[in-house]
Formats: sequence, structure tokens, C-alpha cells
Amino acid sequence: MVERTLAIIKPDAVKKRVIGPIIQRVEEEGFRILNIKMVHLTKDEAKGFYIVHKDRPFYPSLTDFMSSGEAVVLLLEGEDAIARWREVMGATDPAAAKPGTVRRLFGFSVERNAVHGSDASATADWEISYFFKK
Ligand code: 3AN
Repeated sequence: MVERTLAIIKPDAVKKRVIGPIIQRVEEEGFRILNIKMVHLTKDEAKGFYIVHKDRPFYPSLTDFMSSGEAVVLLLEGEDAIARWREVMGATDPAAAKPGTVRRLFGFSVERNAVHGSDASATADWEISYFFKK
């Protein structure tokens, strides 16, 4: 099924100057980029985006990190895009992610793991509308 998903190139990857290779990978993997923008989230915007994690111990640190610098937000489309982008990203912990995945290549830690991807259809719709108005 053709799906849409939200990807984010997180502030650690932007600081590392690997926006280019990550976008190249997105295109090589066959995703269409329907929309793209650079954002610098406020702390409140980061908290809103990660509201599902509000009771987790890493929520304050995660939202500090996500509001610490520029990020690049992409609206992707493709066959099974949600699961496929998560496969290309790799596991949350870059050290545990499969060789060749974006997180293994460019991630630094469980928190600073280079990229985000929606985890299900309903979350994808919500996350897309968080950044891109119809
Ligand atoms: P994923 O992004 O792989 O779906 P989630 O949804 O469990 O992972 O976590 C969302 C984000 O929260 C992760 N991308 C990561 O930046 C951060 N995170 C998750 N677990 C931890 C943790 N144990 N310590 C610090 N940050 C974490």
C-alpha cells in the first residue's frame, strides 16, 4: 500500500553535516519527498511532538535535544513507507542497529540517533499534520 510517513533529520545529524547523505539515501531507497523544511523547534514544540513520551524519564532531555538546533522535516511517500523508512533508519540504539542503517551510520546514542520515523499509520497522520498544514 502506498503510504505517507514523517521523517526528521535530527539536530545531531544537522550539526554533523550529514543532511546530504541522508536525503540521498531517502531518494535511493525509492521514497518520494512530497515536502521538506528546516525547522528549529521551540522547547514547547518539541514537547508537543513527543507528548506520547511525557512520562518517560528521558522526556526532558529528549525535548532539550530536539529543540537544541535546526532539524529537517520530510514528508515521504512510498510503498509501505512507514515500515520501510523504519527499516532504513535501524533500531533506536545506533550501536544495536544493523550495519548500513542510517542510525548505525550517523547516530551517536539512543537519544541522539540522527533520524525519526513515524511508527504507525495513525501516528504518521498526526505527525504529518504537526508540521505540514493541508
Ligand atoms: P523510535 O524513534 O526508534 O521509534 P521511540 O519512539 O521509543 O524510538 O523513542 C522516541 C525517541 O526518544 C527516540 N528516537 C530517541 O531519540 C528517544 N529515546 C528513546 N528511548 C530513549 C532512552 N532510553 N534514552 C534517551 N532517549 C531515548
